[in-house]
Amino acid sequence: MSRFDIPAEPDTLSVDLVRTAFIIIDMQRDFLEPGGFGAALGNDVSLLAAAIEPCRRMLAFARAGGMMVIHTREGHRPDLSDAPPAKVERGEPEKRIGAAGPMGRILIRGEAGHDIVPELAPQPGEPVIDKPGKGAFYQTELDLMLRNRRIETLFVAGVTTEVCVHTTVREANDRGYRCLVLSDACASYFPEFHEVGLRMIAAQGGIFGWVASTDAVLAALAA
Ligand code: C5J
Repeated sequence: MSRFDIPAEPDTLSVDLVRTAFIIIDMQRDFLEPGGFGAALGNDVSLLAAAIEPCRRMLAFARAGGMMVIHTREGHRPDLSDAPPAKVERGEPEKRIGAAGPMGRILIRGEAGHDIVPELAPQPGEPVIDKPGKGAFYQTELDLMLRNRRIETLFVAGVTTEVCVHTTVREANDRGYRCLVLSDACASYFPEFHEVGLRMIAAQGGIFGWVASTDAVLAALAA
């Protein structure tokens, strides 16, 4: 039996695990680790690190059950040919995309800071989507990969709640996927944005999707 009812906001979500993928958004060293780009900007990265353990628990369950697992990374080619000038030209010059950061060039593929944190390192066979934008569907093969596996529901985790998680959930919702956002497996440098971002997803009868804690999801799946 692969169908489960998950208690969530705004209401119970019925999921078929065979048609469900777990997508982990941008759990990259530069966003999460002390000494990375996020920390260099003055952010409290411990707020993001709190999402690692819930992600790890959901990931362990997904791997054990043979669920599709997808990782994403935000970043660009070293020559910045895939980075819109309007994105690159923001902020102080020494903290822009492509500038030298504490863990290599900021948001550049192949640099140490662009890697996924070791606790959540992809296993062989798990797709890693390198995305040039905030949303995981924009200019990537994600939609094609999900449709080929006949995926209908996405469990979504990662950082940051109001930026790349939200953009991806909105993109997925418009493409017809049901998104269940794992509240404690997402995080933001701004706790109020995290809270409001989650409320926005479940508001108005679940205008973008559903929200539940990792514990609630895992308990429902163990039932
Ligand atoms: C993500 C960002 N991953 N905040 N990026 O949310 O720029």
